[in-house]
Amino acid sequence: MAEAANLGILEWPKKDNRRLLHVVYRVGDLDRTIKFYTECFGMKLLRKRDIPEEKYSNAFLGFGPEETNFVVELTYNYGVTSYDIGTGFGHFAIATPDVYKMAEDIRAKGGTITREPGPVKGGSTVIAFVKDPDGYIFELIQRENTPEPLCQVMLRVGDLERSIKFYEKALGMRVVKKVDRPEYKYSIAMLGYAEEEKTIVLELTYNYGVTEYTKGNAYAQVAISTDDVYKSAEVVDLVTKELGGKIIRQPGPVPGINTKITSFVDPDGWKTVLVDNEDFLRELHKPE
Ligand SMILES: N[C@@H](CCC(=O)N[C@@H](CS)C(=O)NCC(=O)O)C(=O)O
Repeated sequence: MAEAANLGILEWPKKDNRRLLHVVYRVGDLDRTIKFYTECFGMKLLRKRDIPEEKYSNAFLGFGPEETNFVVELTYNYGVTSYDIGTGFGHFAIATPDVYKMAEDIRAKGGTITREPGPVKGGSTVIAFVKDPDGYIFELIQRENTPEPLCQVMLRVGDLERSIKFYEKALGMRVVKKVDRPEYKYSIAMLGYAEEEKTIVLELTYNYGVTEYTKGNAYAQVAISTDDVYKSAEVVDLVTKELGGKIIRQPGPVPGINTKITSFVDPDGWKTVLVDNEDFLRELHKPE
């Protein structure tokens, strides 16, 4: 009986109305990062908020409005000017029709190219790597026009099959691409809610034999929307019992802002927050 009920609830993530909303991470100087992302990447500053009671500020940047696009949510904690990025975080990615030109423009503006443009090792897609002012890596990926240039969050994991199962079952994501490059001793899986070319995907990388990474204190989490944080948390809870990970914030409204959320870590310790769809839109449209 209990098992039959579990089977029913496990269907929920696939029926739910989900989208990756934003990625949250910490920076040492908001203005410095805003300048870099707008001038070098062509992102737009979408909104800013200051929470002096909690001694932090946020800035949201992306390539389109938050109602439709994936964005970055930068956090500045008063007085903290640098962070440890750790070894587990990989990169964010930006799709552009001409990686060579974008890399040249970024270099001309004083940005650091850590990997020169050219075909990815073992493949044909042209890529480059850029380091932002805090040391976060951005991969530039050659792609014709896309509705979502901010197209990947790459995280390293210790067991790719376990992670795929976790993100499929707990979050209803689909594997949209899988690549194994034995000559370079790694495998990747792209997971998301739509085709890779059209949306942001979570790129999970497994390096052969590496099961542990450090997390540092810089990267925080991705946020995903849901129509029901309570049902979503029930599913996550069941899946964590099977595959690992843990709910770290029980579902419910955040005091003060009343947006309903729940958050959890996956079997590697990567954090996700699920945010109520209606509350998210209400927050976006409320007057400052
Ligand atoms: N050991 C790498 C494995 C992942 C990897 O190599 N990814 C490709 C992109 S999908 C890459 O960075 N290639 C480097 C290059 O082509 O120079 C890591 O953990 O970052």
